[in-house]
Amino acid sequence: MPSRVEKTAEDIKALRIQGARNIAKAAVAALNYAVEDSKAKTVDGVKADMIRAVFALSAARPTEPMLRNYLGKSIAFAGAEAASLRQSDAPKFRQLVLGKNMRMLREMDADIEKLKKHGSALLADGMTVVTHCHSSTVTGVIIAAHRQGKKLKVFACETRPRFQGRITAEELAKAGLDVTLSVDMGVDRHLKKADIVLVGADAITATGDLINKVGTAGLAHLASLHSVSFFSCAETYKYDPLTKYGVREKIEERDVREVWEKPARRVKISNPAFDATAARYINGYITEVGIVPPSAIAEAAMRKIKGGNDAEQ
Ligand code: RUB
Repeated sequence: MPSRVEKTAEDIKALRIQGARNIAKAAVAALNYAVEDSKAKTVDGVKADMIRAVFALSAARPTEPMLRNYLGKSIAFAGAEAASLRQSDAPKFRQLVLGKNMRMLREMDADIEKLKKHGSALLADGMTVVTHCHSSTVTGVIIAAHRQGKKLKVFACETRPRFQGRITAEELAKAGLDVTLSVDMGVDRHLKKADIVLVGADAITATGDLINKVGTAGLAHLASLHSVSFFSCAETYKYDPLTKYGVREKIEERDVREVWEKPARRVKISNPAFDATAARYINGYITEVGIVPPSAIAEAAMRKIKGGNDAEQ
């Protein structure tokens, strides 16, 4: 039987757990499974099991800095605590790490509430919103505005090949919103009547570029042609600090059978999970620290990621 960590990694890979926030939350919870299920009797042994879990979880989806930032923070904490403990202090070490990871999960919940406040303030009564894929952050913002009594119209792109747009449409309809599912390439006509585009984020680079579900870049280009504002709803933890040093965000290539189960002979298939939208097409990032222009996102994110303000106090 697969371990609880392997099961989580499998669920992330197969998109049973989908979207950067849900992935990061599941990965932090799985790191606690690794600590709880570890048979090691020493501090270093438990830490080694944690590191193995971090590798397995990070490999599940390569374009997920939020997952990497949080798991990295947990490992750094574990390393610092281990340095001041005896090897026989494994039970205490376990408790410390479990507590740290629980605080990180609470931080994610607190951040999303702050983000929803900033995002919903941007949405005015009567607006038409276009979105793409399923971002729990975007749906959270839209539902928050709806609950404030604002009447919104939403167009959700279906998002081939895995149709995450259906999750968005169903979630918004259940919350009482006026929502229409649009075929991906049909979005141009809806943009003509739209006021704003809201998408999520898997990764944000040092230059303020956005990596999100494939199709986002095309949507941004069309929004620009129609002079429709384009925002990404993203916690600062989506920032990838390595991009500051020239490391390019890896774009996950998924199994071609998602596109065509039994393709005709000699047909090549391309199935990237994400694409990159240049900063110049983005009006701003809606984050937990406010609405931040792409040019300032790296600094805001590093302040948060390095700051250790994960409700530790
Ligand atoms: C999901 C996707 C979402 C971001 C943000 O892609 O691109 O826009 O992950 O989601 P996939 P959230 O379905 O391949 O995971 O706002 O929930 O973090």
